[in-house]
Amino acid sequence: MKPVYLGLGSNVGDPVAQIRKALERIRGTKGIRLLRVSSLYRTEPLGETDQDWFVNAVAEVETSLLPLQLLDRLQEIEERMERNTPYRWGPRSIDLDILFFGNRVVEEPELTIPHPLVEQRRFVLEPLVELAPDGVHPLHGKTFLELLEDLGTAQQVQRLAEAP
Ligand code: A4P
Ligand code: MG
Repeated sequence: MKPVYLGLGSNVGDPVAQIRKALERIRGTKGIRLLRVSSLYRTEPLGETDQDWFVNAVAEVETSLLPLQLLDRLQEIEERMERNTPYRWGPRSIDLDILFFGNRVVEEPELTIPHPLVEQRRFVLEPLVELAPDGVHPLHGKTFLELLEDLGTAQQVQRLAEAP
């Protein structure tokens, strides 16, 4: 079974605690086995830059679920966690993305795999390379390490000492 990679991000409240809680919920989800988690990274916001820095991480999982079922479970976790924060209108307390699902390519209205922005995001590639430098992007054929080297270091990403 080829590994599935999930991206985790948070910039609200206590982002490290939010990421830990999401990992616990992923671990507790039937049909998903959490294999490994990267370090936590403090990352400069991309896109909407006028917001707090994020904490990001990548998890390697195995799953018996189909891609859309996995998306559904991750969205349930996101929703349950949103309900527990007072910031419903603000930035997301937790964002869970499916980055890769083995070699699968999925193009559904609600799901694109590989995640289309992976190669533009150092906050994804840095933790991904920590776990799987030799992993290969199924569309470009480049390794995750090559994608990170191509992107460069313009976006600031700092590895945190804390374990996930
Ligand atoms: N969707 C499609 N493909 C996928 C996929 N592979 N994984 C759809 C997960 N979802 C996928 O996502 C909107 C819809 O995308 C979902 O309903 C699903 O059907 P969302 O997470 O609800 O919305 P969002 O996060 O507000 O928007 P978007 O475009 O997904 O934003 P991103 O790409 O998640 O980026 N800067 C730093 N440093 N760190 C961050 O983590 N995150 C963002 C948000 C911006 N800047 C950041 C970070
Ligand atoms: Mg998202």
